[in-house]
Amino acid sequence: MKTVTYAVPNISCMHCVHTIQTELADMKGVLSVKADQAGKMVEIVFDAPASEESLKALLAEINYPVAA
Ligand SMILES: [Cu+2]
Repeated sequence: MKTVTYAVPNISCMHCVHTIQTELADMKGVLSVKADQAGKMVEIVFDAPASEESLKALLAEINYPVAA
C-alpha cells in the first residue's frame, strides 16, 4: 500500500473535488482519494494494479494534470 500527494492546480471548486474523487475511486487498486479544494492537492492511497503512472495518466485524461 502506498500513499501519494499530488499538487493539482486545476482544482477550483467542489465540483472538481467531486469529479476527481469519483474518477479515481473507480480505478482498480485505488483505496482512498482525498481531494482538497483550498490546497489544490489530491491524496491517494493505492495498491497494485494502480501505479503512480496510471494515477497521473487518469488525472491528465480528466483535465486535472499533476503539477510538474
Ligand atoms: Cu471545479
